[in-house]
Amino acid sequence: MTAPLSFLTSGDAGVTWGLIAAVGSLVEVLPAGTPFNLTVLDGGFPAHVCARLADHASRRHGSAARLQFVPFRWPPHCRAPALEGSLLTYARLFVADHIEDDFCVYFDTDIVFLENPAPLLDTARAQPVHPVWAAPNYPDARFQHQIGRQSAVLAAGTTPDELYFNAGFLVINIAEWRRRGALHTCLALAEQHQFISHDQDALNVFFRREWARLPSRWNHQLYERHDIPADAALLHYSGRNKPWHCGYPAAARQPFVDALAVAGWPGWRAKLNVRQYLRNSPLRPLLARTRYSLRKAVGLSGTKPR
Ligand SMILES: [Mn+2]
Repeated sequence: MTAPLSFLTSGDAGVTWGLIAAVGSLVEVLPAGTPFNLTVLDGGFPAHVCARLADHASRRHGSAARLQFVPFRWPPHCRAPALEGSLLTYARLFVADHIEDDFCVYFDTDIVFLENPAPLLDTARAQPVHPVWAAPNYPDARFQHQIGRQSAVLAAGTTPDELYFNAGFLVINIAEWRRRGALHTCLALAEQHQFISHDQDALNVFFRREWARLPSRWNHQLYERHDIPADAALLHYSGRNKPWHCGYPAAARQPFVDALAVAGWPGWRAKLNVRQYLRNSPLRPLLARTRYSLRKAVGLSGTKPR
């Protein structure tokens, strides 16, 4: 029997629909009968949803498919800033505390799998020198901009073509994270710098020039764009507007709705919500881009210490 694949995700009740679609699509893209362990660092998902997802996985893959929901505990004295009130963004840093395997795939709860990610794990195992594999960030993948607008010291020695990755989908070499103490150093960096993009910035600083590049089709960010390329392998609904929000563009939402259906939630409709509807109006991308450029120009961090 082949060894089970390891997966990690995290979130709280606010992203429950996202969890269902992400897990539903993962269960779907893995060939039937695949042994795997999915660890969910749990900030308060409804118990009945957790139970139904676990059932769904074992119906398709048998008893060797395991979903494990583990309460997320934040280190008591850590002062790293929270992402819109949630500390769950940092959960991926804790991978070595929860997964015994040497490699795993981490995914955000705002993604949909369109292809089986297992071959990426084989590629990473074959080149164990890299601590992490990730795709360049969209819309801004310049390390010099992303980190340089926050700290000249951390961006020292950057060339304009040095890339910055998105941390919503990672192939993690856990053995290397353990060996290098990634958790503690990344938390310390986040505390010290109060980064705009939280642990994503910390990971980019810590693994600078050592991470390996995944093709962009493995993290197609639907950040104020709604195209889905024919070769996309993983959709990432990054940014504030999410496919479970009222008013999200229907075509870009469809893979998410399909993933809910295969997970056992057919006929899903977004609840009417005026604020979400306005945020999804066609004028918003323009306004958001202007705000983004202004923030970059004046170097506002956009984060508050808790
Ligand atoms: Mn995300």
